[in-house]
Amino acid sequence: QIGYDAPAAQEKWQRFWEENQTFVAHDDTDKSRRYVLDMFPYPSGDLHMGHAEAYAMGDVLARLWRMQGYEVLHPIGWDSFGLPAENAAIKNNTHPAEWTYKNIETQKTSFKRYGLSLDWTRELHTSDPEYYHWTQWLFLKFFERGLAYRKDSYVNWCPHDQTVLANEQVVNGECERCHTPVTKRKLNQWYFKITDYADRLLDDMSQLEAGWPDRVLAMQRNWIGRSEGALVDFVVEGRDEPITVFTTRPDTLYGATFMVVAPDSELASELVSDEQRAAFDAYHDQVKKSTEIERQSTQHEKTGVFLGRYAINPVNGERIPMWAADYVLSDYGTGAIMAVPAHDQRDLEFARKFGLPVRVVIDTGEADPAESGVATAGDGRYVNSGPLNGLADKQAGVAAALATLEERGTGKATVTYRLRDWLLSRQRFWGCPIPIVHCPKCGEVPVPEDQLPVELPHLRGADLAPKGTSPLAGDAAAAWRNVACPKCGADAQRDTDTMDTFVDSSWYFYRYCSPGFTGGPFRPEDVARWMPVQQYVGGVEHAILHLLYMRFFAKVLHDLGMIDFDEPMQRLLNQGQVINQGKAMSKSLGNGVDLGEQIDLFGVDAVRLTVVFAGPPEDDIDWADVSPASSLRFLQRAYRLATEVASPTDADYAAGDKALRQVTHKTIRDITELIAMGRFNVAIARVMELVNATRKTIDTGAGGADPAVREAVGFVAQALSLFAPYVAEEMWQLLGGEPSIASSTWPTADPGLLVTESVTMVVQVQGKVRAKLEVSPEISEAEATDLALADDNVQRALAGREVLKIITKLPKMVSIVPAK
Ligand code: ANZ
Ligand code: ZN
Repeated sequence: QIGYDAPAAQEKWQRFWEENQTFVAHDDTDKSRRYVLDMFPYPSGDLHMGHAEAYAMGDVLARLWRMQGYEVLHPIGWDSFGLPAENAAIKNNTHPAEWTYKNIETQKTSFKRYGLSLDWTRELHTSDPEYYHWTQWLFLKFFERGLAYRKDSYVNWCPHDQTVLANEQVVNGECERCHTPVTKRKLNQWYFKITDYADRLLDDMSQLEAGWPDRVLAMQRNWIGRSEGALVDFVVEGRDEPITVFTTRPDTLYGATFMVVAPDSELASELVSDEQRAAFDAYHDQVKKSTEIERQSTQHEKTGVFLGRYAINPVNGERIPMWAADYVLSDYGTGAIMAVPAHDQRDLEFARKFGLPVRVVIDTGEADPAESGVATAGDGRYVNSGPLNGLADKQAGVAAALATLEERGTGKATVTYRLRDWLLSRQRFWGCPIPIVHCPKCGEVPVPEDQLPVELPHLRGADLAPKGTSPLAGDAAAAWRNVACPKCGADAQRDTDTMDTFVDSSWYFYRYCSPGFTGGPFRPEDVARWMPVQQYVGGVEHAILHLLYMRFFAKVLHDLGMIDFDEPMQRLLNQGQVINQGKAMSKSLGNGVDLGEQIDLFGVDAVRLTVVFAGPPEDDIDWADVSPASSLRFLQRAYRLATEVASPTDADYAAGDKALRQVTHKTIRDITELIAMGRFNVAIARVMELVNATRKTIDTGAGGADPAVREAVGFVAQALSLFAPYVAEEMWQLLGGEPSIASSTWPTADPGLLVTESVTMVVQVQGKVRAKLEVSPEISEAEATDLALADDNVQRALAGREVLKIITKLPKMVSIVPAK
């Protein structure tokens, strides 16, 4: 152990911090403010290694900023609605609330033991009526603005969890949570109109470029998938209405030799001719069984079926066949395309497989795609393209094509997005009820504000097992469900779905600014005081779910006039994962590392130091490569220094060993900068160097009585407090500092001690010393010779003679050899 009773010290300091409200954020100070936010945990049972890393990172900043004199808000709460609670309750025959709040108690004890500098007075639970009151209130604001609506559609359905999933929750065709392959179901569901905000979500990323990881921005950009192109109408033989396709290349229209429709679109089954119906139905069945991934894979062999119909190419009047093929998706663009095999690889593969014509309309000088099998996508000269012939670049071609289409009224420019509206209803119990009453006369009626929250009924002992409809639609909830219409008083029913938990987590960080506020989700002036958040910390797995949704919410809150910024998180840190032996920790691999056990073995400080020291915060930590034991040994060495400090508390540092003072101040400067840059592991390496330098001074100089030693050890303790708070408090106490070290003042480096010493450089002419110059130890070859030659004595010794050769031994000597 470190040199004192570590478990007792941990308890002592926890009590001290709590009693003295060391980490409570004050609303009423005139200090500058900083908000450090960790993604709030799901109460899954206990703290694990992943938490240990993420929360250690955020704490480094919170603790530094506090010592730097900021009023720091570093809150915590619980994302406590959700499926795992419900599944556990079904399995253990308890109520989801019991499981949830019991887990929270366990986890909370672990968080406190872990020594995080959190403000527990602002703790919240998304499953408390006190909180979800305002989730419902926000839902109604969205509803009022037409941003929450219901529609029938084919939705992602998880057969295991028996609930729908948002597109964002389908990963590689599987349910994000349970990995069951996702199927489609037609249901009437609630959506948030996030697509209305697609452009703002894209444009405002410019505000995030400096503070967010590039890869997260790239993932969001890609997910939103803005695509500029055109809608083009094709007349179909034997149908009154034309069919509209979305294309990014209207300039290739003369090369469109067939059309393709998504087999699972309503259009396809409507278009198919009687002769082709059987073939089509068989094909459609086959497609329904395949996953989205298989469909979009470029490896996937092209398949399809002729619809027995023809359309007319609007620019040249050509009759072109219509096909159904699964590479065309029903929910992108219009679900129908014009195929230009010469210039689109997927179309080319399809054309070659089914013997459809390939016509080049842009001559790029490359081989004929019909023969090479490679579609040409680059610029070139337009050919076979009527009025476009002779044009030589894509921009001109697209502009000309659009002008023609618009003039004839058969097409227009448009923008399409990959982003879909956010499907938010879930057929599960443990979530926030949707505050809508369905009235046979009035339709969807919002629950009046003064009747919020719509509390979840207890349903103790009711069967929560998934049946495809919400437990709130079952018999046990009849009394809860059947209400009078708030508008007309007729017999009506509450909506029985609950909200996606990502709704809960889209606004929790505003609530931290106004804990317990009963007049709204938050007080706008509280949010104005603390937000935007300077630093958000959490896993990259949220790159397109939570991090996109919470940005969307911010924009709506902005439009509601509730906040005056539209990006709530200035900086984002995605910590890596903790793995073991190169693999993610898992029960089945048996390579899990238990956090509690590690803490029992090495203490909180050593574990925290280890996770931060393991590498850059973004990198994964392989537990097989790190050594909490050596972290512990280092902490022992640091602690021992504090026991050896022998100068008085008011010692005059200026009288101390200058060399050590220089190391200390250089370290102060470097660590301050390194932390600001997020290079926490390098900062720790610098603390280690300072510990070594201090040890050396004690052992070889004036010992512990040297005031420079007190100064150095004081800073070691402060720097360590960012990573290893308990040992730092103990050291600070030994040094006679006011507890807590967390409230101490972070030092600034003395510029006078940052100047590097000079060394004496001897200048010889023909072997004779002619000058002695004071120079920087890092002097360069060019600087040294220039300085030497500029010296008066040297010039005198040279007496106008030509210099034949200059030999340097930097920084000590320059030797000049002149002509005889
Ligand atoms: C003709 C064309 C010619 C196309 C050419 C491309 C190159 P992005 O950029 O992703 O928006 N497309 C349109 N709707 C589709 C759907 N539902 N399923 C599959 N593919 C679809 O892609 C737009 C292009 O993808 C569109 O432009 C269309 O093919 C195809 F030389 O039209 B293009
Ligand atoms: Zn009514």
